[in-house]
This record gives sequence, C-alpha cells and structure tokens, in this order.
Amino acid sequence: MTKSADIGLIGLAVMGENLVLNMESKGFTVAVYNRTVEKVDKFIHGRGAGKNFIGAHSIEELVASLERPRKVMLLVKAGQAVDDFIEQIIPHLEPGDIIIDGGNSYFVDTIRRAKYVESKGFLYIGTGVSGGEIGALHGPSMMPGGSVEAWPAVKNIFQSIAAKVDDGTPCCDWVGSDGAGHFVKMVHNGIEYGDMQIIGEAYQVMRDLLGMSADEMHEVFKKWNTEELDSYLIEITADIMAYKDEDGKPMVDKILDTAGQKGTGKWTGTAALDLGIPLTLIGESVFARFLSAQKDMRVEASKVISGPKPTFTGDKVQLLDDLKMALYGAKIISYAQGYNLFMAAAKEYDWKLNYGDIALMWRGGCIIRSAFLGDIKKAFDTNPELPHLLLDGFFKQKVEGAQDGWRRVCAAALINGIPAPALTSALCYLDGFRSEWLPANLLQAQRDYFGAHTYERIDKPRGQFFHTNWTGEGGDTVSTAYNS
Ligand code: 2AM
Repeated sequence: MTKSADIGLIGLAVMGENLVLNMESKGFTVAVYNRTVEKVDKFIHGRGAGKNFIGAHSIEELVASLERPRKVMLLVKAGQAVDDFIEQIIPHLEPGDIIIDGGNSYFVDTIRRAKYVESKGFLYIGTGVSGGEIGALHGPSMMPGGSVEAWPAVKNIFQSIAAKVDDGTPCCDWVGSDGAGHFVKMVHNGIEYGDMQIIGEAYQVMRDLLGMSADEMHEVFKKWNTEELDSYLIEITADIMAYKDEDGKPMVDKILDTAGQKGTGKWTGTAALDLGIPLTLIGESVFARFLSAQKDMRVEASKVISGPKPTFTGDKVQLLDDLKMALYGAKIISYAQGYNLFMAAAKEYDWKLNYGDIALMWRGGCIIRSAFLGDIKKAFDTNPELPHLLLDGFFKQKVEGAQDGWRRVCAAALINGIPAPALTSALCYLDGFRSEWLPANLLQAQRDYFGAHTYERIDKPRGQFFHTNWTGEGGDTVSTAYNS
C-alpha cells in the first residue's frame, strides 16, 4: 500500500460515512472497513469517490494502512459488536495504538473496555458523538474520554471535525478517564429527553387549554427562539408546527401520539437511581414516553374515566408569557439536576470533570445546543467549585424570576386536567431544594416505628442515632443489630 491513513474507521452506516466524509473534508486520509465488506467498495465508488479514502477489505488491511500510533475508530451498533471488533483488532496493534469507540455505548461497558484494552498495552477512547447524521457530516459535538495519553494523538482530528461556537472554539474537549465521555453523552441524551418533554407539555397547554392552531403555535415558538429559550429544539418545533401535509393540514396532527426511545434516557435515570441523585425531570420524561406508548390502554381509559374539561378564561398573552417562564425555569432545574448527577458520578468513578467545558461541548453541533449553555459555562468559570447550579447567582435569580408564571402554568394545567409531569415535578423539586425543612422526620419516625431503623435528633450532634420503643413492645434492639 503506498498511501497511509491518519485514522481508520470501522462501520459504514450513515453516521460512519458522514463522519469520515467530514474528516476527509478537513484534509485527513481515512481508511474504511465494514463487516459487510461490499459496503466498503460501494462507499469508495459512491460517496467517497475521488476523495482521500483507503478501502480495506479486512481488519488486517485496515490496521496495516494506518500511520502510527494507529487510530482505529468503531462506529458500529452498541453492545457485543464493539467487544467483537476489539478482539479482532488487538492482535494487529502495537503499544501506543488507540482503539476509539464513537458509538452510543453504555458508559459501564466503556469503563470495562478501557481497562481491558489498557491491560493489553494499548490505549482506548470512548467518545460521545452527538448531532445525528447532519452533525456527523458538518460538525458534531464530541465528548471523548478514556486513556488520557491518547488525547494528543486524536485531538487535532476530533477538534477539526467538531462543531465550532461563534468564537471558533470547538465543541470537543477531553472529558475524563475510562467511561467519562460516554457518561457525559448519556446525560446529554437524558437532558434531550427532558427538553423535548417540557416543550411537548407547553404544546399541549397551548393546544388544549388555549385552543391554539399549529400556525399560531409556530409563531410563539419562533418568537421564543429569539429569547431566553433560543435553542435547536425550539427552532425545529417552530418548523414542525408550520409544516403541512399534502392536504394542507398540519403534519404534526397526523402523527400517532406514541413515543419511541432507544434507551439512553432510561440509562440516565438508572445512573441517577444508582448514585442517589434526584434527577426528577429526566425521570418524568422517560416515564411520560412509556405512558404515551400505552396508547391502547389510554384510549380505553379515556372512554371511562372523566376529568375536567379544559376551559380558559384568563389573559392568553399572559399565560403564553407564563408558559415561556415555566419552560425556562424547568430547563434550569433539568440542567441543575444533570450537573448534580455529574458531580456524584465524578466522585463515584474518580473522574475530574470540567463542568464548564461540558456546557461548551454542548453549545454547538448537538441536539440540546442552546444559548442557555453559555450561561452554564459562565457559572462554572465564575466558580469552578460551584456545588449546584441553583446556587449560582445568575441561575438563582432567573429561577426566582420565572417561578410566578411557572406556578400559574402548573396550577392551570392541574386544574384543567392537562398532564404536565415534567413542568410540575421540576417546580416541586425547586420547592424541595429551597426547603430548610422537609417532612423526612416523620419518615424516620415511621421507619423507626416499624423497623427500628433509628433516627438522628435536631437537639443532638449528627451521627448519633436513637431508637424509641414506640409501642412498648419493641424493646431496645435496633435494626443494624438485626442486619449484622
Ligand atoms: P453491517 O453493515 O455489516 O451490518 C451500524 O449498524 C453498523 O454496525 C454497520 O456498519 C453494521 O455492519 C455494524 N454492525 C452491526 N451489528 C454488528 C455486529 N454484530 N458485528 C459487526 N458489525 C456490526
């Protein structure tokens, strides 16, 4: 082989093809391989024709065509396929070579694979790639983590192909060790679920309570996209509201109301449960999709269970403004919860996450890109040790300013029987978070009553545990003694 490639890619599905076309357009030579080998020739003679690609017909040929340290990137179906390819690649590598997984892998798998590949003397990167097919082609957001020694070797390629924010900063930087990159990508996807859910709830309030048409909603979303809520998801929602089917009617009204999911929102929720973090907004968004999928049962229930008929008599312009504040407030809660999860994960997995840079990586290229992320970056620039986003001066003030309208929206939704699980639970979280006192004293009393689980007292130092013989029959034995 005469030419050598800067990087090799395995997996010529649409994401893989678009990513290598992006790399090639930035001046890199890319070797490509695919399990179904015919797809290699199809690509080389099709979308890749006349460009700097090397088509490989085996893993051996792919690896042999690469400059050292070799960089082999996988963009294949998450799961077993990644493990299988790692096994096939390893025999052809030399120390210092790098395997990169750019798929949507579960971060726990990436932690395991990074340790495994490192134990064999090679380097491993698990990178989130966000922005869908179009992002892959024109500039995705990339979130790499793994063996830090591998970063200098791939930094130029990754940052060249990544999306850029207005000042030219790439939406790609090193995230942390082993599974940190895929963890950050997973939370990105969870936040995406949340952002979509709250927009959906606002849509239902506009549609069912205010009786607005798709065209009217198009105008509202378009306006919102020029204000605090400026974001890709609000922008595409405005477009969707304007889109007409062949009969001239709004396309959105023709679409069946059951949501699909690939599981990354569920993973985020599971991680939060495992780490003990109240990630309520994303959790509600995952559950809302599950409820939407129970369409047949909902149709039955709608015939037999009655509720209030939505009626609105107030000031529509005011409610629309309130709705914008509800979305803004809930969005702040969602990101605050997501960052709370990052901090817990960093502690658990020993990652040194740069919270401001994460916001910057999401600032362009990806589905959750928004002006708002610039404010998160600023909050962590001001205080890199910020323990919670709601304790930042800017966000504290914004959430205080949003809450009156937000409360009116939640009240209106609840009174009129319009489900708004994410908007309302986010407000409950805010009220819980800003409560010095919560009724957990009663919980502890109940736990101690039925299970001798003990409690701490407000008039004694923390860490001293007490038990009361509530019924006169329990005795003094506490539950830790039973469990030991
Ligand atoms: P294929 O073209 O041979 O199906 C997205 O599905 C990409 O992942 C494709 O490149 C696909 O290869 C690859 N892929 C899916 N499952 C795979 C498996 N079990 N082993 C190897 N490659 C797989």
